[in-house]
Amino acid sequence: MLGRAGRRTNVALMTVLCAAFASGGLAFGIGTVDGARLVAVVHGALGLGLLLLVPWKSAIIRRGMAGGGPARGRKAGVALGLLLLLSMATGVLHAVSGYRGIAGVSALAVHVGAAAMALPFLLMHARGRRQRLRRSDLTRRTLLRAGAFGVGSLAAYATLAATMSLLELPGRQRRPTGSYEIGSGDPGVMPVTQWFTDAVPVVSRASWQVSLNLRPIPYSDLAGGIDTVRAVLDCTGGWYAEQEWRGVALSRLLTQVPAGMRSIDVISSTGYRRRLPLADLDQLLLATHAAGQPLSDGHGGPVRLVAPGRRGFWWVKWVQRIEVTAEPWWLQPPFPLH
Ligand SMILES: Nc1nc2c(c(=O)[nH]1)N[C@H]1C(S)=C(S)[C@@H](COP(=O)(O)O)O[C@H]1N2
Ligand SMILES: [Mo]
Repeated sequence: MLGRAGRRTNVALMTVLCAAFASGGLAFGIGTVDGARLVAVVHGALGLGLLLLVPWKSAIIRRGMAGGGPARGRKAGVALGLLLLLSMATGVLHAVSGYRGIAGVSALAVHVGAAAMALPFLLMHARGRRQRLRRSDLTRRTLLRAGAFGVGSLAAYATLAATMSLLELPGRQRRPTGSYEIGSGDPGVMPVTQWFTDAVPVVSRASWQVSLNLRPIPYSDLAGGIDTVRAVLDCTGGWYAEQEWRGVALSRLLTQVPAGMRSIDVISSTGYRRRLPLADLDQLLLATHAAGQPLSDGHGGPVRLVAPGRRGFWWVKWVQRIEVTAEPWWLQPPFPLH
């Protein structure tokens, strides 16, 4: 039987894990700097807080292994533990040491991937180990403990931040979204990033056209555009770059939007697509150039979407079709699926 202290540790772990997953998902989607700062601190503190709970959990595991604990799902428990340790280690590595890709995979990508893989194991492991909350759990002591955990986690976060500035580690210079600056003003240095499985297509600038509500707009019209915007492309892979983007503001091309329309569906020649709220229209740019240079194939040439304030996965590359529709923008997976 699991003692009262053990049960409390498990409930605490589960609570913190769920909060870490939720805040991590939020951090992945948030583009605006103000929102991101709060979410990043909460997510970082929760992650370090999980590490603080490791000694207590180790004690439970040791007792469980020595007998008494449920044998069912033990393998899932081991897999869960390893994936979570990998996720926490790569999370700290990314937060401290800068954007580094090993064979095209960044520490942050491993952090997110390991966490996503841990989820099913968490469900498997928790099944049959349900920890019932009891009335006697809700004491002043529990509250004090939760408070102490919060303070401890934030202190760990602050200590890490102070250490980074003291040792001048790369982590002190992150954007509030957690990303590192690479290639601002110099698009050639910017990483070429695909969300998941997309590949850079072979295209011809000369014959390229964008179909806007079925109206074809030739590349030359867009490349002759004089609208510019300085905006930050901030990839969830952990890097960002600020460029001066040039092309044609989408609002110039969409002067009349029929009543009842609610979103703008932007579709790549590869099939990758994102649906943006119509309210974004005034911000959007169909860009053909960055820093005065035509966009390279990898960076979305001939034409890509520039969506200031949104994370990189909204900046659809190789834009081929745009449709204004009556569907709400949220009628799509929260993150692209390919
Ligand atoms: N068609 C298409 N557009 C895409 C993607 C993709 O996989 N396919 N990836 C997005 C993501 S996740 C980012 S961060 C940016 C990266 O732009 P870059 O390769 O020019 O740096 O493009 C976005 N646009
Ligand atoms: Mo990205």
